[in-house]
Amino acid sequence: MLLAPVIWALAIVIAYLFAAKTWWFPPPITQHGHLYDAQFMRTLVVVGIIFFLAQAALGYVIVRFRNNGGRAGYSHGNNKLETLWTTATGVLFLGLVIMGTKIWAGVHFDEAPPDAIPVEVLSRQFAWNFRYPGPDGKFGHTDLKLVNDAAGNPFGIDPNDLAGKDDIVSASLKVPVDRDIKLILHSRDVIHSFFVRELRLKQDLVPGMEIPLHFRAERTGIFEVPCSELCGLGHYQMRTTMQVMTQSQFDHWKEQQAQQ
Ligand SMILES: [Cu+2]
Repeated sequence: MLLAPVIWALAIVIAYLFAAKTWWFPPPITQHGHLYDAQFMRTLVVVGIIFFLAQAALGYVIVRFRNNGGRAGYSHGNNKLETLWTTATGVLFLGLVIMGTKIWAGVHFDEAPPDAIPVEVLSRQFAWNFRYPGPDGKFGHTDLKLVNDAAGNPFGIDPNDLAGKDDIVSASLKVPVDRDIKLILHSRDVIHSFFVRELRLKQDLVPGMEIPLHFRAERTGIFEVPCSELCGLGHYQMRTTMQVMTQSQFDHWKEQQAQQ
């Protein structure tokens, strides 16, 4: 008999923690983030109601069919009811997936606008590097044989290619606010994962692949970029920051970098 109130109490506490947003994400900083959160809330409300009803019913069944000394009876179940709730679950899940597909595809399938600022992202055990084309707007040629972390050339930029002379390499991501950013994700060794909570984006970086990812931040600030794929012993320290700055701060930063 005690089990039923324990289950009800647990269900109420869990529902409260979600409803009161006790442990919640940091607020989103992109349009995509707002859409994502809205879809997340829709899903949470739907499954939350079902969870709550199911736990209430579970407690009721425990009380109703407890051992009170009688003989146990055999029940074959109810095929009609089972068909009904399986179909309802299927429709619900498919509906949520169809509603969310557009939001997901808006980032992963749709191309970045043509005026988006390109940034090459290189992940390696266990660090991040970011490369910007200099004033010429072109990335220089790279060669694996020229990769030299100790000499500050993690990308292997070819010194003989003029287009690469003004490329900017940074250990943290800097982007201007209210501008489309197109990341081009590379990995040099194993699978890593680019993740910024406030962007509501997570994308694996796969060796041998170039994976584009675009976003547009609408608020300045400094946000953590942890690697979110267990990528080896030093995984825990593979983190950097993304700084969203005003356009003039960004231009100033690029100028400073170009002089070095
Ligand atoms: Cu990693």
